[in-house]
Amino acid sequence: MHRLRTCAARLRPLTASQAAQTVGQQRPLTVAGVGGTRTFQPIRCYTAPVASEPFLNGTSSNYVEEMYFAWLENPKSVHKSWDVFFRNANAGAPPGSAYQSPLAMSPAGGVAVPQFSSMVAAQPNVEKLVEDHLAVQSLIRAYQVMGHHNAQLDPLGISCVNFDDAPVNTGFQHVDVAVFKERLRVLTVGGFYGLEESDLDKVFRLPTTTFIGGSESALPLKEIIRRLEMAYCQHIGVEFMFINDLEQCQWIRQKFETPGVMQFTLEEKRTLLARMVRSTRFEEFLQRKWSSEKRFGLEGCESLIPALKTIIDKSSENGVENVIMGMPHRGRLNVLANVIRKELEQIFCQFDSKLEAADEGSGDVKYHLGMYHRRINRVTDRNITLSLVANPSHLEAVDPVVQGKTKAEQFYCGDSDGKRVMSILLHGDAAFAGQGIVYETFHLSDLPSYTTHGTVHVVVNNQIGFTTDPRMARSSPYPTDVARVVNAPIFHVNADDPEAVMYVCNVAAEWRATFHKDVVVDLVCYRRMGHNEMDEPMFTQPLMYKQIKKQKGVLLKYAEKLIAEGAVSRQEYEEEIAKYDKICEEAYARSKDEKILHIKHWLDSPWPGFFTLDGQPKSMSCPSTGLTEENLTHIGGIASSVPVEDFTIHGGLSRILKGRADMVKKRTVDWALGEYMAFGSLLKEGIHVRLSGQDVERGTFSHRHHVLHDQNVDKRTCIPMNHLSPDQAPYTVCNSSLSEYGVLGFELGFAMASPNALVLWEAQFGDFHNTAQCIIDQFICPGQAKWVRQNGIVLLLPHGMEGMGPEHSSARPERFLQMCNDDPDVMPTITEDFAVRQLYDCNWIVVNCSSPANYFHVIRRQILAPFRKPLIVFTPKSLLRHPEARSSFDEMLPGTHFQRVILEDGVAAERPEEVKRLIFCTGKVYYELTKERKNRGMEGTVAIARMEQLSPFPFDLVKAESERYANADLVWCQEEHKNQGYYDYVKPRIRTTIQRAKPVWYAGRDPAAAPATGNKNTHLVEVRRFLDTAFGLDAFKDQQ
Ligand SMILES: Cc1ncc(C[n+]2csc(CCOP(=O)(O)OP(=O)(O)O)c2C)c(N)n1
Ligand SMILES: [Mg+2]
Repeated sequence: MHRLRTCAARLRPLTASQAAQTVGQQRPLTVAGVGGTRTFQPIRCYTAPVASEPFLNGTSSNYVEEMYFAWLENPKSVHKSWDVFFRNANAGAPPGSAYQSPLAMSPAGGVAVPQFSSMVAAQPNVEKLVEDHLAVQSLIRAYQVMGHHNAQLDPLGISCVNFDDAPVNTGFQHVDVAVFKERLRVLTVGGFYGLEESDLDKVFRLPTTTFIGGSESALPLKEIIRRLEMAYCQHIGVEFMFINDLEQCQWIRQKFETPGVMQFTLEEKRTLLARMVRSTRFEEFLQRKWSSEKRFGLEGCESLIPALKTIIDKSSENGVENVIMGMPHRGRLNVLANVIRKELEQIFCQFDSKLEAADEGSGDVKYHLGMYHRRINRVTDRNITLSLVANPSHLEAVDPVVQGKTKAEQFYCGDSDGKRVMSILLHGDAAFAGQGIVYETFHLSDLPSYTTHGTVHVVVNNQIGFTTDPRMARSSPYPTDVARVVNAPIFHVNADDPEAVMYVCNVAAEWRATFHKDVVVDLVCYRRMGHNEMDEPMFTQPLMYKQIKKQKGVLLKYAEKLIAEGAVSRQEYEEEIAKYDKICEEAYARSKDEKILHIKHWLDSPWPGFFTLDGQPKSMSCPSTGLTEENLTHIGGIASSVPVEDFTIHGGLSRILKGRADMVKKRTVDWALGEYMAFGSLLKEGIHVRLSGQDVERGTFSHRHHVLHDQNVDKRTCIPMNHLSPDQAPYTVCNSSLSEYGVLGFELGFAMASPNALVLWEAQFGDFHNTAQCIIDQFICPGQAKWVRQNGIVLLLPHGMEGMGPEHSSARPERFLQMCNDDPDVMPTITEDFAVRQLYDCNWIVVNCSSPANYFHVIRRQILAPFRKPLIVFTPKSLLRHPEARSSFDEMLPGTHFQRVILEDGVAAERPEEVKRLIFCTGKVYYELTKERKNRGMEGTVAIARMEQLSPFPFDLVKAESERYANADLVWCQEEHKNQGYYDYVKPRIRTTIQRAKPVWYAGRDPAAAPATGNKNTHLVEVRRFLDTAFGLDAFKDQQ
């Protein structure tokens, strides 16, 4: 655990290995700094011995510095004598002892273990000079690396870092000689640097890795320390030296070290004060009016509002037109009111318990709802669209969703480098550290098909999570350490200093605009109330809250500062407050007129033009999803070819493509070709298709091959689907990181942005979807009901009992079916448009297709339907290559549709009255059933109907099929265990359909805890057993 114990230890010189970790690997030749262009020499190989160099005239510290860095990067690149010298100096050798003559070194090239006593104190004055320069460099570096540990970040002064020690009183508001003398005393007493108090007035040359000099290249030590204290140990703690890119480190150093860099104009200060007034008075207003309502107020972190506004202003100045935000509960209403600028009356009326809901659906609590607003940014005078994505209680779950939506918005406006669209994510300290989805989302940040080109993260670090202290909530010093995995700089800032907050937010926005990488602003603040306004924090944090009670509000502190400076008068300040209070009061009066709550007003992603003006689908019918023969042949041709020249594919793949060409000739498709036809046709119709998931490019089962790899040229690939026609929409197929939660969330967000795209996420095996359960439970299943927004995402979940063991068998259909909103006990009225209306009313569609043609149709229906619903598809594994699981072009021609139930069409259907049993089933088991029926010669006695769409339940077709076989008993057959699969879902619905006239018998595996056995023999015995039951006409006699 990385806990630094004392003030001095926090600035301990780095060891060579530590320093080497933090030093940039490459050193750019030039970096434009404030004091002019700084030039670096390329790394040389310094092999001249230390004593023979002519530099030792006391003025060439740059040379020593070069040497030192060369040594840090590679100790072997310098002469041995330098190596020993730097080792000794770094090991704390006393002045005059670090240098060791080459003679004293061990023979045969080995470097002797430092023996300080035997060292020759050659040229002691020069040596002392070199050592002092090195010490100063180390000191500067120590401030850069660890200064943030000494910064005064905690407004409560009870230290947010060193929480297992007594509170540390560090950080210096006013750096005077006494202060840095004390710091130096602490440092020197520790013997870390070899600097003495008498060195304070000595002038030292500054290395090229600092900007504290401004236009000066040398400064007295005293001044160096003062400037370092100013840069790194005030209200801003900059954590960045782990970034392995020197240009980026230099950029940050320049932003924080350049003297006088944190200056604000009068205008800026006044705007900042006005924003603080809004932020503070908004919460106070809510507290006055609804003192007993939960609102998760922002008290203690009011500077969040100016922080966000600064990021947005700066980004707008840099060309950003669209900002997509995600945030948790804390301060959300304030952000809606004062950042997104939602009408206050719309917010206030949410507190009215008598307000009736106008829209369908269950709705959501006010601090979860989303928002979309396009307006003029007053600071930059440019148009800006702000959206806040609706989210569930599940903290951080919205992160990947926001990223996906941002990526989509960038994609649709051709913003390939994120200059016009960006995301901002807000986090709580406990959730940011605790929730794994944060890490998954960070790991998407630099992947080509997932990057949003930099996200600004803002952490409301109130040093508590509900009732839990940081020391119980995380094992890292800061809640933000997770961001280090992607080399994101982290700017910790004391949120009680609004100007410091504004400064780091400006830098964060500039960082994103410059490097297009993630950045974190850690607003170290406190929570004035309990977790919510009803909560008593003194039960669990008595001392913290005693301190909080003493704490003067940040607005008051800042106002007093500005009044003392003369930036505003007290009267102006009071007028500003009165002005905003009046705005609130007037909005409150208007809010009383609102009688009806429109959740639609809280939509985060409107789809202009897709619905009628009052939000209804433009029709209640779905056209045929078939394609012309010509189209099928054309897409089939592309699927079987390599559409670029001089491209060598693998021999095995050539055979696969040839197989496809043969199928096209025979007018048939297998699963992969059916999918090709569906995607290809939509692309030709201008619909963007995006398929994402682990190994989707080839396909887990090596059936898809949407990306071809040249066998002779590294990284040369070809996506034939993008060679369909010149005016087609682009096809994106992307292997994802090994994440389900993050990637599914991302794709859901992508699908949210537009109804005119087919977005699919495929699980490696269906089993793995449950690590993304939160996205399924909280967003996909109830999304429309909670937030009136539709989403047409498709989940492809490979499923099937094939003896592969418990973890590669089941996509858990029972779970999806359990969450369907159709009523098992009510027979719906069957109208002409029943099939479409049923789709419109459902929360999601669950299908298990048994034929490639039906898969083709259901995928196309996703887009041709006049509304959007999530689609869950249990996809096959063995059927991918099953010779019978093929479809003819005839099943895909114009006029054909998705078949919700594929009725029996064999011998049994010809003489239905002779049929003794009607088996309903779904998916792959159909092929096992027909084979068994044939083997038993029971084609005339047993009819088999395939339920391809499980939900919404095809009541009409099941009814017709059951009535057709009036003399047959009814069996539901599944290969899954009885407590799993479909049985619990279909049984009551079939019973309702037939008015409970007959039982629905069960043929399938017995109930079990695990989805499948790991034993092949047991697997086969189980199959045999349920097939015997399915075809044993006496099997259910005992149960009657
Ligand atoms: C995934 C998840 N687990 C648990 C909770 C319950 N919960 C709500 S707020 C909260 C504390 C959050 O602390 P922090 O992230 O620091 O935010 P703060 O409330 O302090 O702003 C918890 C545990 C939740 N909402 N989501
Ligand atoms: Mg917190």
